[in-house]
Amino acid sequence: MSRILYGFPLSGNTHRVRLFLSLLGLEYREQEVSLVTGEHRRPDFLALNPLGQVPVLVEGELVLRDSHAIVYYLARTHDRDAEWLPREPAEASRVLQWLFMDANELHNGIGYARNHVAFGVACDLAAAQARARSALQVLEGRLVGERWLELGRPTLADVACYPLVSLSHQGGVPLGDYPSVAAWVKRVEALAGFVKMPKWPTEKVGEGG
Ligand SMILES: N[C@@H](CCC(=O)N[C@@H](CS)C(=O)NCC(=O)O)C(=O)O
Repeated sequence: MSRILYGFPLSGNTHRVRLFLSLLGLEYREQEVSLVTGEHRRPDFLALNPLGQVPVLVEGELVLRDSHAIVYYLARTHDRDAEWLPREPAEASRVLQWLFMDANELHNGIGYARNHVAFGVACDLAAAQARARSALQVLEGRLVGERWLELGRPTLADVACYPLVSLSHQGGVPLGDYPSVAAWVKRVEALAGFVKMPKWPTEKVGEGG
């Protein structure tokens, strides 16, 4: 079955899906949709995602948008032992709460700050950085004395939060004040199948991800 990831190399949301596909060992082709030249607003891409956002996953006849929905789908369909997302409801929800935190607190904090500093997208930088620090403090509190966010093992919670957290320095919020978070980032990067985000093409903010 054909599997295509439509994404932008430096998009944290795209990287969430790229990383999980790699951790699962699934074959796929990546099709770049340039956010720089506006390919995400062209009719052919809007037919896949009317929101005009990457990533989109096309697997056979199925077209899915939103990185969190996509990794949920991949876990449920391609992770037979439910290692990354347990079937038991309470355990599953413990994992999912971190996906929703990524989509809200991390996106509105680290994501906005990075988009402003690295890509020049207008926002209230101080407010975004304050939201980033609040969210990182929650992660730090969770990870003191813990190796992983939930269930004592790598789960979709870690996959969901890793991309933006690892890019936080690009929004002017480095991880120096969050040593347990910084150690967890290294732990995720040591997982079998881990793949880095493609390198930053300019020297503006240093090495990306
Ligand atoms: N909730 C979505 C957010 C997707 C998103 O914001 N994508 C950004 C790139 S990281 C995008 O396509 N932005 C272009 C735009 O909104 O115009 C997800 O998790 O995939």
